[in-house]
Amino acid sequence: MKNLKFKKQKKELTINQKINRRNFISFSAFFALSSAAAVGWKWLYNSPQESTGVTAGAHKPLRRALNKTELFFRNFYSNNHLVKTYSKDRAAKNIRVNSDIGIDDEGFNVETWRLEIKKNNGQVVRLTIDDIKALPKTELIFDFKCVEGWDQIQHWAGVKFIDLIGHFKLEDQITMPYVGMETPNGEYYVGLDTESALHPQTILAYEMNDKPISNVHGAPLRLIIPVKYGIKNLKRIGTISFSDKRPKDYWAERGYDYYSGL
Ligand SMILES: Nc1nc2c(c(=O)[nH]1)N[C@H]1C(S)=C(S)[C@@H](COP(=O)(O)O)O[C@H]1N2
Ligand SMILES: [Mo]
Repeated sequence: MKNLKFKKQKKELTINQKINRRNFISFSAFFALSSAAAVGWKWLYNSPQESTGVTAGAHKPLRRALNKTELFFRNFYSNNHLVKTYSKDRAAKNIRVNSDIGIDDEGFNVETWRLEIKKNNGQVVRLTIDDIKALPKTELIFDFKCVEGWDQIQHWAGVKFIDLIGHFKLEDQITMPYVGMETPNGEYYVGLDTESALHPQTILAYEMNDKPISNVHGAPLRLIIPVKYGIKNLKRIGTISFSDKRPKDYWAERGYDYYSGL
């Protein structure tokens, strides 16, 4: 009996000790983790900014992480993956207008506009809107997403970029990993990975809601690339070029993600 009581006491003591030990461990862990987080934050905060080039505005470690994420998504999503499409009656009657950089010049003349495809050997393929309309037409009704936080189901039609490449025998150009597109006045420009440009739902659009594209939406020809955010959907394409290096990109220069994929 005496012996048992003694044993019980000893046991209780052990439980208390255990509680103390656990408290100690959790507090130490909490302290260690918070210090690590604080040191990590300080490191990131004091880390050098990337040098301003194609992209800008991010601390170098963050940009490295962004580029890694880009690689992951590029490997993960292939061109077999299609963006969700909708029936025509779901499409907005009034297409939202976002911004007009590079398409606000008074003197612009749709009649004299030409699409210039700059080949890497220096040759330029110049096309009228009728040359482009003569190619097979593809319609697309999808949910357009702007990084500023709005989206809208819209109805566009035009030629698939990959069809244009095939028709004008530009296969040798798309061996290069990047495609650059600019407005005729060069004020807005986007850089795209060639793979996304060749996605079967990427179109050079000349119609919205079955009518020619209006000026504010990028007449006479704009890019519709549903695997990317709105910022990459260049309105009023003037030139297209191909490159080994990332072409300049208006919003990437201002800190947005270069890839901007969905
Ligand atoms: N030339 C040009 N293209 C542009 C832009 C622009 O300012 N200028 N804005 C982009 C952004 S941020 C979005 S969301 C879409 C908006 O297209 P919308 O005005 O037809 O809705 O166009 C993109 N293409
Ligand atoms: Mo946008």
